[in-house]
Amino acid sequence: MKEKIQNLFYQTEGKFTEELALSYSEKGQGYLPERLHPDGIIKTVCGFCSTGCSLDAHMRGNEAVNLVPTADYPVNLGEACPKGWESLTPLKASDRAVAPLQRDEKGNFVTLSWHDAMTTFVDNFTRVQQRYGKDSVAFLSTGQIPTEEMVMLGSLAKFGMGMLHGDGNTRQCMATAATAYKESFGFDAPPFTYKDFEESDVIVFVGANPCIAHPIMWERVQMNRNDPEIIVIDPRKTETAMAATRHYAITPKSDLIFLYAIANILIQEGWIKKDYIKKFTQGFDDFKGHVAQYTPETASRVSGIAVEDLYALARIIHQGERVSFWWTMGVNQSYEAVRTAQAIINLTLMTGNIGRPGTGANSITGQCNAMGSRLFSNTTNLLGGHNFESPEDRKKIAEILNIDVNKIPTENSLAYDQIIEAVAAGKIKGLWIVATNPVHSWINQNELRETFKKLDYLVVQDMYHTTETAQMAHLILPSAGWGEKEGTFINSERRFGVTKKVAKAPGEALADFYIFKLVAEYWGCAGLFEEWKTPQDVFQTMKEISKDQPCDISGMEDYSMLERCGGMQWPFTSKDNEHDTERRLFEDGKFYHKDGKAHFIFEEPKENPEPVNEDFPFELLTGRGTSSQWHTQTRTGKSEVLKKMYPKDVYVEINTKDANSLNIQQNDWVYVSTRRATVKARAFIVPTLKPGVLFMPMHYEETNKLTFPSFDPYSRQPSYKTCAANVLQNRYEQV
Ligand SMILES: Nc1nc2c(c(=O)[nH]1)N[C@H]1C(S)=C(S)[C@@H](COP(=O)(O)OP(=O)(O)OC[C@H]3O[C@@H](n4cnc5c(=O)[nH]c(N)nc54)[C@H](O)[C@@H]3O)O[C@H]1N2
Ligand SMILES: Nc1nc2c(c(=O)[nH]1)N[C@H]1C(S)=C(S)[C@@H](COP(=O)(O)OP(=O)(O)OC[C@H]3O[C@@H](n4cnc5c(=O)[nH]c(N)nc54)[C@H](O)[C@@H]3O)O[C@H]1N2
Ligand code: SF4
Ligand SMILES: [Mo]
Repeated sequence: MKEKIQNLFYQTEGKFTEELALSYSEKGQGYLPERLHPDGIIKTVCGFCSTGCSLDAHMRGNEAVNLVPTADYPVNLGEACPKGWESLTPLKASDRAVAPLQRDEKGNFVTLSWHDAMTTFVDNFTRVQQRYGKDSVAFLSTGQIPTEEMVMLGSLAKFGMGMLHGDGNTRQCMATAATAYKESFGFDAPPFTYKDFEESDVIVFVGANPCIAHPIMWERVQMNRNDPEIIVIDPRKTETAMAATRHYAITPKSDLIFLYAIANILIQEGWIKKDYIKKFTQGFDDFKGHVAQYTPETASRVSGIAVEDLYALARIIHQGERVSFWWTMGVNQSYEAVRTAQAIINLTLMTGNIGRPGTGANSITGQCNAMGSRLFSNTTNLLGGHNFESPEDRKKIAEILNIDVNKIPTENSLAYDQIIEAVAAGKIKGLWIVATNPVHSWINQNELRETFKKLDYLVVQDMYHTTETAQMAHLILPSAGWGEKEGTFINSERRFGVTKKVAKAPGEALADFYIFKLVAEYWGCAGLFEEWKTPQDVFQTMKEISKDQPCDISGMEDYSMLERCGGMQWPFTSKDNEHDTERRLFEDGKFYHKDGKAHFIFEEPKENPEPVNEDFPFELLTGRGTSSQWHTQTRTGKSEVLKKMYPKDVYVEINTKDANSLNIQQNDWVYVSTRRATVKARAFIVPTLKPGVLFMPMHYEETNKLTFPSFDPYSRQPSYKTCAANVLQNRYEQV
């Protein structure tokens, strides 16, 4: 076994030498030097957000010494945001996990060898399974590792280790869009291409702040030559709202009624495309009956938007020839999120704004590979957008993987929140967390911490040993990060891009891919994955799996073709043209449901599960703070350059009027409290919020101590943007 580990180090970077680098590149793994550009540049896709920008790594020997945005990549056309430019810095941080770490009896972490780490990993998980049943171990994964690693983890856990339950952090992020698309279109298929930003004459952003969260997509909006009307629907006057032509500062969580009323006006005024509706959709008459009750007056009362402004929006949509709608977390993270996303989809269907340049019901993704996770993580659906519950699908996958069909679960996993509930109930006792930091990012953090204490065995696989989640682990597995390994990411517009190895991982850290290989070896199921020696082998299997699915990628030859074409969008079969670099879905009006039509789906709005009251009179919103901060800050927090671009202390934004009436001064320490917790934060007094609304960025650990755990019933996505809070002057502690 030790020899096998040696071999893995050979394949990766454990004991790295020039000779190894050479043997590595001979195996075609893309390290050095034959695939180097003549001037020493390796092109690689960024590992932060879902925009999927390409960066040129300037190599000196085996190490990238600098990164600049790639000039000729169709996504970013020579631009990058601060995070992209600073991608190399977090790799050099002093808190990188450089060897496996185990917690001893005193609670201290001690280093151990990979052999011992793997032995104890297997011993403990099998012990838990023997004691509490096969389904008492589960995994939580991510939208931030390459697709090939997701395929490997999902297959290993479910087909090799016999787990039934495993979910991704994409549940926190994209589950709503995935569910909405599946129900409306018959497949989880965001239809757009970024060129649509440039081709619209009306662009509507709902609950999205691309100036901060997707700055390079916003650049594409700036390239629009049609002098577009840009409409932002967001309770806050965000950077994006400031740059828009119109801002609808709606009352938080009034979106559904607001959007139904817009549909109602469009119908009443006859501003709909009857031909399109008849030919390509189903369920419109019922939808029409449903929205009739949402009069402009009702919507105005609920959303705080004047009746004439509702009409104005409907008229702009009607007059636009190419209207595109874009939504992100302001929609996805709600207790009625799926129906809200579908209310947007319905608007595009009834006005025929789909399948043409500059149109679409477009959900913008978050993490660099959330789209990979949606299709290939083997969590919510069987590899490649298949169904665990379908015998034909299981047979197809078993045949391709050459495994016994009985190894494939016949039912779906519990969702993320249900896995945590099962931990709380003592049903799940072993948990393997890969590339996500839920002890900071999950809703209602204090409860999660208590719940995790009930685990018999918690393994955390991360680049850093200092994350809030790693600090609770029994075992930490040190992983290589972005830039230290290769594979593909799928960006928001369905584009596969290749991310490369441009640096050597520190110490004994291994690429997640090889950690999974190692686990398979010690678990005794390595035979199942013998064919997958490198990520590129997995990519070849993904092509077979995807065949005849809407996400068919069978025409993408290999990584070098992806590079040559500037990334490639799914679907791509041998019939597609590689020079078509911007492709959108549904141009022929055919959707993926059996009847070939798009479906109108709608429902009565729900009550806010935690409405404001006298004790908690503020609605607390949370989200992204600056373009220099990434989530729980394990990576961006390591860059001195980025640190200069955001506030050091946690802060709460509060409206000027509210601050005045509470006698709060700019930068005061204040207490923010909810029914879950009270935290200290700096007051940022802003005119960009309406009275009664607060905002806190998610990048500081304090924020999720406050959030209220409610979920959309269909997507089970947490409603991070619904929470009743109070804010008080902290009179004792002012600096
Ligand atoms: N710099 C940076 N960029 C990132 C990330 C990051 O951490 N840092 N994370 C990435 C990820 S994973 C994601 S998912 C995306 C998220 O990208 P976005 O969704 O654009 O970002 P958020 O700030 O979470 O939420 C967007 C807006 O929703 C609004 N909102 C809140 N409640 C409501 C409501 O009831 N209705 C409406 N209409 N709007 C509401 C908020 O005011 C906020 O401005 O960003 C990605 N990009
Ligand atoms: N209040 C509030 N909370 C939120 C949100 C909100 O809007 N408001 N947004 C939610 C959303 S949309 C998201 S996507 C989540 C994000 O939540 P998380 O996924 O928890 O956030 P990250 O900080 O990105 O965590 C990624 C972890 O993986 C590690 N890592 C990075 N690369 C690798 C790798 O290659 N391999 C391994 N093994 N580890 C790696 C990092 O060090 C880090 O610890 O937060 C959610 N939480
Ligand atoms: S916009 Fe996103 S993909 Fe582009 S450089 Fe910034 S973080 Fe990376
Ligand atoms: Mo996200």
